Amino acid sequence: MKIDRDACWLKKKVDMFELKTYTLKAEGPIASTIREEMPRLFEGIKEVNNTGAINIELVDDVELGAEGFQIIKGSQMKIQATTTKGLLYGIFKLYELLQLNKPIERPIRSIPDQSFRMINHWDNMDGSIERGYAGKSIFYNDNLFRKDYNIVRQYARLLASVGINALSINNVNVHAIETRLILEESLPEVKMLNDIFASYGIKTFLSINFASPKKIGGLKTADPLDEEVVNFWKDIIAKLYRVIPDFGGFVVKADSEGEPGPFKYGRGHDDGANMFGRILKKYGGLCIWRCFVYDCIQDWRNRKIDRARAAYDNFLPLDGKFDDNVILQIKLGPLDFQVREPLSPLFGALRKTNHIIEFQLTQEYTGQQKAIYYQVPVWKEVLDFDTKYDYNPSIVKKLLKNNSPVKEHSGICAVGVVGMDNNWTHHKLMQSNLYAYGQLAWDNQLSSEEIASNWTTLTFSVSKEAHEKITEILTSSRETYALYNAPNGVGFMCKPNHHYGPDIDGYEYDRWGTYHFADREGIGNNRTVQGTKFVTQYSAARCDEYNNLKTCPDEFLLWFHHVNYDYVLQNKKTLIQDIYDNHFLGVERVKNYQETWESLEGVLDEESYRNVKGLLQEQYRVAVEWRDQINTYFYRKSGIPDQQGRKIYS
Ligand code: GCV
Repeated sequence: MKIDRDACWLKKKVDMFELKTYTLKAEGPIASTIREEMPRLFEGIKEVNNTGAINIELVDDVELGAEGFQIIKGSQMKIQATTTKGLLYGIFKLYELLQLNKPIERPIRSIPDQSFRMINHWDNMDGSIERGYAGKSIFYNDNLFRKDYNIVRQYARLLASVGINALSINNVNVHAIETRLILEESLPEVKMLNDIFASYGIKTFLSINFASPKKIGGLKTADPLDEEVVNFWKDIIAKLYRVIPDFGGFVVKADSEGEPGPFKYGRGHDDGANMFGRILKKYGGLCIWRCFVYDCIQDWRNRKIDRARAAYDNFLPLDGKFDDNVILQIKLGPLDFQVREPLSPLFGALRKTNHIIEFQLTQEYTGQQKAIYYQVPVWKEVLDFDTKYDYNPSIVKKLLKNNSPVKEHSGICAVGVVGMDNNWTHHKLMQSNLYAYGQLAWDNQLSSEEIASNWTTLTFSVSKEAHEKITEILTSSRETYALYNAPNGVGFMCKPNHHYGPDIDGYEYDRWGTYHFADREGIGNNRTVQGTKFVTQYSAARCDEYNNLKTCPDEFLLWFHHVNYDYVLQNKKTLIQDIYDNHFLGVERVKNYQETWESLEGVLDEESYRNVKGLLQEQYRVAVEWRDQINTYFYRKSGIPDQQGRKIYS
């Protein structure tokens, strides 16, 4: 039996009652999409030529910019924007407002807070997805394009409905076969995908391999200052834009985890990125250059090296040296999407370079689509973070744009989450992250609770009580996960390679630069001014706060300091007791989720109910494993028993 793909938050049609007609005065691919979407979203609606009940129209309103829209409800409803893309966002917003029963008394004007709202796919052409846990790639299979355009269209509409406006379609680790994606042989298929996304207002990008001139061009070098190399790229890019004139550009992971880059030729990352920038400029293309550059063959014996310093050390000296169509892409934390990381110190320090912040929708370190981990609290933590530089505004959500010379070349991107699983994200509740990402990137003021509540209303048809239960699970889930994971910001402690489940010393004597340094006295990284000095990469005010044991927030204590197990935290508990308490509580909370969920039997549709019930069993199993391994590990190291005498295995 063929099961229909889950239409997620666009499942229910709105009954328009009196609003049965609309007029649309616009043409082009996005206008055609609007014509297709109107009857899909609104029950029984038809296009008419003259005056419809809803008038969708292009207007001259400079303040709305290229993506904003307004919805006015008078005797006739109007959706206005300066572009068809703005109109498309407008109809999705109208749909949402009606579904959520929100009144449209006054005109609603909406302009996105962040310019770039991108998704990065880590899909490989063999159909696998690096760090993907929701089935195979929707784009590729068996080293070929999958060519299931129906799924791609459904995906594009989900993205556009929450305002996503850019995406890259292949892994940033570009293997031999994907290196060929930029060649003429692949372009017709890349164009097919590009055009589907473009009809939903989304720009398509490719990740490229920096060493392509050698790998597919027959050259001896990939030196960005070599004339032949430049000519290789000129030729590739010219052919690409001949076939796909509205193509977005390239995403580049260089000198990172084995990927080639400019360092090999004694060149800087500015040389590498600007080479692409200069060639792409003629076509309006962009070069998105990742700052995830660090030494991944580190010696754990050498305590002077600190991987956390790498992005800042490599890129801050280059601030102002990048061309205006180059965008730096920076992970939100200095390491790698741990459950708790302080903000990457590049934000706020970087003042003269376009940049976007990188989130991760796929739950690599946070439960791999088997645990509930609603991410808005994580994202709000960083977007609302005050870097405390002595200029205004020093808050991340504002300075992304303010500190980027070209405002349109700033914003957010997130590693994607969807796969061939019928519900897209494997865990039904984790569809909420995809929805939430778009919503929050558009409107940074939205709260975690509001987004979770809206998603729940759009996704399920349930009573107020059931609705509250679901949103409560979502909004508390990040904290729950943090409770039973690696303590106080120390990070990792997960199984090497695949990153699922606990392995406390898994990375401790490895080359990756992610250590916790636990001994019989204490644990943590000394990143203070007496230690690796990582802390000095922040503004003076933040540096003082983190450097001082008394003011460093408990949740980041072990990120910045090495302390003894009997050290008393700001919450007045000893570190060891806090570790025990949190791990018992974390498991307790997952147990409560199970009970709450089971109370929804018969209230929710069977498929969603079963999906989450089954996955909660697995979340509980792994949470118990985290609790017991962490508690036992620290009990063995410290010899300090739990004050409450709970069961800790020895
Ligand atoms: C795509 C981490 C992940 C890798 C990923 C890398 C990156 O190291 O484990 O799978 O590679 O980040 O962001 O480039």
